[in-house]
Amino acid sequence: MKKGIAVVLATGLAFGSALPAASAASSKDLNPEQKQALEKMEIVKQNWENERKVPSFLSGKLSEKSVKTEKAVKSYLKSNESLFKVKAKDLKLVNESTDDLGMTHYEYVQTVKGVAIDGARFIVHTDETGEVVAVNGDLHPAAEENFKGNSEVKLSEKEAVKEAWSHIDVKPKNVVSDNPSFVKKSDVSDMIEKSEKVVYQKDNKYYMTYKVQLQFIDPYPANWQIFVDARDGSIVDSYNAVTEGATTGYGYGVLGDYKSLNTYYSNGTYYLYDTTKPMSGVIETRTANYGSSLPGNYSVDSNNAFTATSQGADVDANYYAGTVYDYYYNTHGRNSYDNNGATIRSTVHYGSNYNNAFWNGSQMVYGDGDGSTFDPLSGAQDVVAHEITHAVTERTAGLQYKDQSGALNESMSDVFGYFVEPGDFLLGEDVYTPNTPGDALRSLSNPDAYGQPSHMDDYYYTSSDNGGVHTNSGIPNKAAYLTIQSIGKTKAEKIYYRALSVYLTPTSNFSAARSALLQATSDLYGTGSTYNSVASAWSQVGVN
Ligand code: L5W
Ligand code: ZN
Repeated sequence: MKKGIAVVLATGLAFGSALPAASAASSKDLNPEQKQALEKMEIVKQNWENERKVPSFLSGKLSEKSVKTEKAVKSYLKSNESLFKVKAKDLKLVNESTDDLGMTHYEYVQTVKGVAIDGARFIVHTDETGEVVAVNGDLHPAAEENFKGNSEVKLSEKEAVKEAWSHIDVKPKNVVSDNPSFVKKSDVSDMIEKSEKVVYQKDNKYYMTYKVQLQFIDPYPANWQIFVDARDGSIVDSYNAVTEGATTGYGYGVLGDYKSLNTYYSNGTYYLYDTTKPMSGVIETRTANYGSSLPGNYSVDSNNAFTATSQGADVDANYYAGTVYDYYYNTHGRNSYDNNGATIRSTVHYGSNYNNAFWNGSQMVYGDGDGSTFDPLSGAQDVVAHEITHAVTERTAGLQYKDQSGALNESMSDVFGYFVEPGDFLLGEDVYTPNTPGDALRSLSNPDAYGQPSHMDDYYYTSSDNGGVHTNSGIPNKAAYLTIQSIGKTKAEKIYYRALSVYLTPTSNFSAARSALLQATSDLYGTGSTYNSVASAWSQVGVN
């Protein structure tokens, strides 16, 4: 131990403020705390000596003289060469900065034959008095002796970049380079390439290389780091720093329309998995592969182009669920169906020729239809809004799915289907009877045309369909249509959302719906003309 201290002193370093200022050559005058510090320091010291290792972080009183200029730091490094095991002349200053605490940080990179070793940063930190209080980073004492071959560089930078592209087998397209000397700059870039000469360490050997960075999104997200041997163009090492993350893909919907998609890339595969919404969950789509197990497998694609006809249902389920999420978030400040950012999951390709879609209490499920009654049901924005609204209703009013409360539940889904896709008052026209243009599943403006009553006089009493929930919804649907016609969509959607989320209860009937909507109207717009319009709409369908 005594010898150790002596060596430390000879280097001009004194470690640790716990040590006495005079750095006693004997440990017998030290208190227990000082002894412990000294022992720790000795272990570190022996590691340096025995393993030619340099500590990655040291702090304490590390200099005796004040070190206040770059020149002084250089001579400090020189006087401690035997300790750091790297020649001061091989350390090149790359940055110097002084922070708010008055500390100055001198950042060096270690070089071999004048070329920086990749990542070999070493930082000397001084306090405001110029005392070195910490050193840290990465030094390579054996770099010179383990340098592979001579420093002869046969390859040009341009040739190295070419080798890098051919190594990853990607055709460079529309490249912008950080080395404009040999690649033309263009305004739009699909790909970026950078290159610099660095010494690269691999398996304790050091190579003179060109570090080539190739960055692009297409044909897959990449930030390639490729180290090309400057002597012969062989690849010393390479890796892609992008392994997963959100991406933008595209695809065609059920009706063949182009859609840009928020997708996710992981391990060479793209997922219909949208992480871009301000929610804790995600919007994801899976496939039941024409069976009935839920939730099924993730809908994926190998190149982020969901363009196959069979992918149309998957594309629309994810895309339209995103639009419905946006509608509730932007118009009503509601974050997903639970207002707590829950994942919105859809499973498509459910069953065989299945002419239906549903919310099962946890997720949406869509059939592909039989091609005659229905096309794949996720292909209609209003159908997707209808289904997600069932989830919203479940988490708000909780309207029981039978008799009048069930018909109100159905009506809310149809009405919000209109609010999300307000082009017409029809429901499901985009996927219903593909061979019969112009028709639909239901109409808010003319329920009778689709076999639904639009007045209490025609209320349909039945024990099927949970008391005719898909039939009697025509009555509140018509009241909603009359309301929207007289006060406009903007007021109507506010009133309907407030009634659903504040006033309606699981057993509300049509009369209670009228009261809930009138109370919501009075809260938002008072008891003037808007109020009278809502009251009139319900009176017109026979609900007083
Ligand atoms: C569209 C076809 C029927 C609407 N669910 C419905 O309660 C429908 C599901 C998908 O009314
Ligand atoms: Zn429904």
